[in-house]
Amino acid sequence: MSTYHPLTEREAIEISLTLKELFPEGAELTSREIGDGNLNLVFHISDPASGRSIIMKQALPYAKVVGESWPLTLDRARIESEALILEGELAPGLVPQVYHYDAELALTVMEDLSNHVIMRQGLMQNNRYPLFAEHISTFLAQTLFFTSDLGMNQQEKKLRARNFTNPELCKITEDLIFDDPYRDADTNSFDEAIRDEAAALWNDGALHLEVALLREKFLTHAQALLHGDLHTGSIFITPQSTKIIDPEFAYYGPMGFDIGAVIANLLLNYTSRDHWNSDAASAHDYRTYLLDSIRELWTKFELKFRTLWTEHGSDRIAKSAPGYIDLYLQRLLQDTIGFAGCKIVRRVVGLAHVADIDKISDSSQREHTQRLALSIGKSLIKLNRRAKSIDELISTVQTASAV
Ligand code: SR1
Ligand code: MG
Repeated sequence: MSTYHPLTEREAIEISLTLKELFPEGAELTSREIGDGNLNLVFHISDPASGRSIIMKQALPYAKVVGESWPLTLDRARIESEALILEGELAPGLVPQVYHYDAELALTVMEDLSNHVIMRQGLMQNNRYPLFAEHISTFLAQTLFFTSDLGMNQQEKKLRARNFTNPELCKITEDLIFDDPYRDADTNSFDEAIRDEAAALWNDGALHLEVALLREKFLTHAQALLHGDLHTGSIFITPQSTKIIDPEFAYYGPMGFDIGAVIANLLLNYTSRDHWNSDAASAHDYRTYLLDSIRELWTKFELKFRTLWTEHGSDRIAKSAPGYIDLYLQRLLQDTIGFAGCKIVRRVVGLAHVADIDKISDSSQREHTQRLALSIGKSLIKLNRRAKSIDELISTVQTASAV
């Protein structure tokens, strides 16, 4: 067994050759480090002769996006591999297959999805994904329902929550999403042109109240096993297939945090359409496509969740109490809208932005996009506890865009 150290491309090949049945005997493998995320090394290992390939992901003991000054637990590799295996059981075909996990080296070997694209890039290239809402609503309904007190044994759930206790990764979220954007924090990062917007965030007491309530939910509401970082960079996609990757932030938290993350990232792309589309009419069309996808995502999620509740609900009184399911879903929608707003705000003024907006080269167009994103984010945060339907989210976005 090797002691932990960051692997070289050569070592990644040597480890791959020891893993039985992944490659033919004596294969001449190639290896490339392709990690472009914030935290990990990712090796693409392939055998040109057989056409087989795998991904080897290794956690670094610090946050790559900041450097060695920000230490980070290697246990997140265990959490990620165990979450992927569980998600694969609950939502077959919607996550990569895990071939191997090495605790000492903090690495997971998994299916290569190079025939897919990262959804964020796909959206920036104006692609459309007609099955996305169907797939992601299945993933969300299955993983959230069957890891919650509604859909599994409630004593086993407590033990599972213990296994997925993820304090260091949760702290990243607690700071970067639910605190730093609302004060003049060192970690914040924003264009000088929108300093007035940042200062407005720091001084908006009504907004702070909503963020504090959402933060409280993130800290205390162990509702279901979340993916924990479900942005469009954590989704590999083609028009036919969707694969959710990277659940290293997995922990027991409020369901709306995952649903809100997906919606937020579709909306971040929505704000940037004037840059990615070639003319105003196609930008408008694409924005409509994104809003339709959000409505379809929630509608399908709700339908699937209700069906699971009726057919597989394990909590007697939850199943029989009149009106409980409706109230549950209404509160879940409200959480979803609030968390979506928080996720948007952090990607504009906090640490770690999104390429959809940051890659806009024209500074005045980028500034306009950032202001729009903040307006939508703040409006959703302020809407959250009052919302009764997904249409209110859509109309809030449209109203913010019309100004
Ligand atoms: C220090 S990590 C910054 C961000 O990258 C991850 O994808 C999470 O979203 C985290 O907040
Ligand atoms: Mg990630």
